[in-house]
Amino acid sequence: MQYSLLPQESRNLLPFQGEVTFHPNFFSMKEADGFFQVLQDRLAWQQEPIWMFGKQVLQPRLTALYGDPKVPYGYSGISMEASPFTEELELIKNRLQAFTQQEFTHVLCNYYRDGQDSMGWHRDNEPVLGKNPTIASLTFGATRSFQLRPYGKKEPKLSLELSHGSLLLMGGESQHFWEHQLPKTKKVLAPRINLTFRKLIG
Ligand SMILES: O=C(O)CCC(=O)C(=O)O
Repeated sequence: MQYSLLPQESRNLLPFQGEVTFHPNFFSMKEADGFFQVLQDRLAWQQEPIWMFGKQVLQPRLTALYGDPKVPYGYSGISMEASPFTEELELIKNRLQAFTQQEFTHVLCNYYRDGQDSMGWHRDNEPVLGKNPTIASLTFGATRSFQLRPYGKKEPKLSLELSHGSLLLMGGESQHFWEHQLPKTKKVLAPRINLTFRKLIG
């Protein structure tokens, strides 16, 4: 059964097999400014090594994981331990849950120091996310391009400008049939914080 992400008027941006909706002003500019500062200052940012083509390399960004510490989460050969939600993350989670009518247990936080930090093509399809996960992705700080393409194809099909205070929702079958990336760019010199809320099945 095709799951429908939102009952509201939001338009599905994917042409087939999955759902992606974009909500540019999910937070007001004032709220987004405040969250950027507090998240930058208070989250436990670290640069973790990952395995790529049999070699250990540092990820081109900083990360932190929050949520239920009893449920382990990992990707690309690393296992991350979650810290309990901070007050700000709990507040943001509650806003998202009220909007989407869905439950989230964890948030993977990404800090892109500038346009040289990035995330390569991938799907959020670890078994612990369940069959058709909803990923709620928030942006604070610099605007960055986010690309989607059908899994296994070479060319990006869709490119979105993820702006300060915006929410991107990916759901339905999107993590089976689509992959996404945040490419490097020389044009962006400022940092960006991305929070991706997920429900892990412990
Ligand atoms: O920073 C972004 O918008 C992308 C994050 C992402 O793809 C992920 O955490 O899986």
